[in-house]
Amino acid sequence: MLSSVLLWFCVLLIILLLKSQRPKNFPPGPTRVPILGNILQLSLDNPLKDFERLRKTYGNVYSLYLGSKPAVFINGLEAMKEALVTKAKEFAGRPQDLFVNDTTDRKGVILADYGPSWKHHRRFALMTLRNFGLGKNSMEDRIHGEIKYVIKKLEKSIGKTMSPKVMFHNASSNIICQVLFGRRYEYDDKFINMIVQCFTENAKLANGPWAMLYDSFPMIRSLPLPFRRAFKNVEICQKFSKQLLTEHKNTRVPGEPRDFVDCYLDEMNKRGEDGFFSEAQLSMYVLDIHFAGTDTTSNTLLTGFLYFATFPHIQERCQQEIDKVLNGKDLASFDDRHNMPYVQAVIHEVQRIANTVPLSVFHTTTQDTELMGYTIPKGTLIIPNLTTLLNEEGQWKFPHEFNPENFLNDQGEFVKPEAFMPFSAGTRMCLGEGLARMELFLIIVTLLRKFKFIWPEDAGKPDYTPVYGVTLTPRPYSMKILLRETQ
Ligand code: HEM
Ligand SMILES: *[C@@H]1O[C@H](CO)[C@@H](O)[C@H](O)[C@H]1NC(C)=O
Ligand SMILES: *[C@@H]1O[C@H](CO)[C@@H](O)[C@H](O)[C@H]1NC(C)=O
Ligand SMILES: CC(=O)N[C@H]1CO[C@H](CO)[C@@H](O)[C@@H]1O
Repeated sequence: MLSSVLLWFCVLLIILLLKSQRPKNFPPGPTRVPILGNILQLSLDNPLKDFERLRKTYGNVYSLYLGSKPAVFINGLEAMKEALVTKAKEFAGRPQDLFVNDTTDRKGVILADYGPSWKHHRRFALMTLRNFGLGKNSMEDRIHGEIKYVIKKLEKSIGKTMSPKVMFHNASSNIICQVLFGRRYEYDDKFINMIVQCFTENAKLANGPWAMLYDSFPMIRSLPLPFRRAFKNVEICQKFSKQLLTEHKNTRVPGEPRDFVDCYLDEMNKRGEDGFFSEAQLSMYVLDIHFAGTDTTSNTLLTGFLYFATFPHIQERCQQEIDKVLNGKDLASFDDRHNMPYVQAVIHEVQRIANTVPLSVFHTTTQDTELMGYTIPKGTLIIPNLTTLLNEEGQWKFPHEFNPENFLNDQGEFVKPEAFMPFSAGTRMCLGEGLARMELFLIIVTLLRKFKFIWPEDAGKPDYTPVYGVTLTPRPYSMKILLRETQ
């Protein structure tokens, strides 16, 4: 008798343990297991299907336990706007206890937590990245300077097919280098290849199971496991950026900045010792910006040209508009976009379908707050699913197909629906948006004006499904390059 009561007691205890409670009024989600949370309920090779199922079951705001830490997933325009725009400040934090926290040394801006250092650095970048914020060479000139090399590369491929991946990657990287360091790097430069390799590897590590294990189990952090590689990579990058800073300090003329680094050094002099601006910050900051601006822009371009090559009538209609508006002008300028509603619509549609940063960068709450009626405590991990806006039914004329009409009204004018948030929104919104949009416009317009891009006959049906990662990448493809006659 006693033993059977004891047995029942034990069973009850186990059930209670298994049914670990979420905080009161927390967004709903599946029952979790102690320590592992909901990890075992996700299929590791294709969790995407699981997330869709969870959204159907629990709604646009639901929670999952990644290990012992809760994460709140935000889907759809309504919830996203409430979090990122209406309650921008409350949702403007960045997770500080993740793997990345340790690899970034808590410097820079992308992963810096909400606070004065982040605010000062963000404001500085927004000022400096304006068209003439970097001294006498305009941003447009820097971009056109790099486009020349892309044209040279394409001219060598006229009549042939080529894979544009590395070319766009190099170009995006070089434009950021022009902005940061006032110079570009030869396409096979060791320095830039090293940085790119380190960051790509770290992005992969940060996104993979090792980072999750690192976060969940403090006792394994000092073991020689694959995540140690990330720390090594950061060290390598830091060494290079410190070298560049030294070069700049030796050659600069205060008050006459050549680039972002010079501007920062000027700002440092102006501020004196206020504790926010320092060389250690700068050396991480430039790596941050290089990383944030390279893969994003190049993957968007890659997606664009995949669609230009496979939707020839859209490519031709762009070319007609470009020819008409530029009509004999030497170079396109960013202001020309106001006269090119169709090209604008196409570029935005490319960004919508490219869905380059599908889960934005993770946020955290900076204080106890509410979202869609649920209570979310301070410091909760927030995962904004931007994909759910970019293909949300009811927000787009054609949510599931590539169609520039999504950005055109009945009069053929360019319009931007509210759900267009590839750069996220609110306080943490991409601070390179202006630069990115200028790059996309000038590169696409200049290349479409000069060349014709063709899907090779022997390439089979195009596969538009992207490769998943921190940024989405189109599957490798080749396109045929022809010179246009009418210009
Ligand atoms: C098509 C290109 C780009 C896309 C789609 C993109 C998208 C994004 C997204 C979704 C975020 C996260 C925002 C959030 O946390 O809510 C972000 C942040 C950021 N982006 Fe971009 N980005 C692009 C290009 C660039 C470029 C060219 C730069 C370089 C200046 C840049 C610099 C940054 C920085 C520094 C942040 C962190 C901002 C912060 O934490 O305050 N991005 N970007
Ligand atoms: C984000 O939304 C897309 C589209 O609905 C879905 O396929 C994906 O699984 C979602 N990802 C996460 C992490 O919620
Ligand atoms: C992350 O950074 C914060 C300081 O900003 C620190 O308090 C925290 O301990 C760090 N987390 C880890 C896991 O190192
Ligand atoms: C930074 C970068 O992507 N560099 C590449 C530029 O192009 C050469 C080949 O032309 C590649 O080998 C580099 O990796």
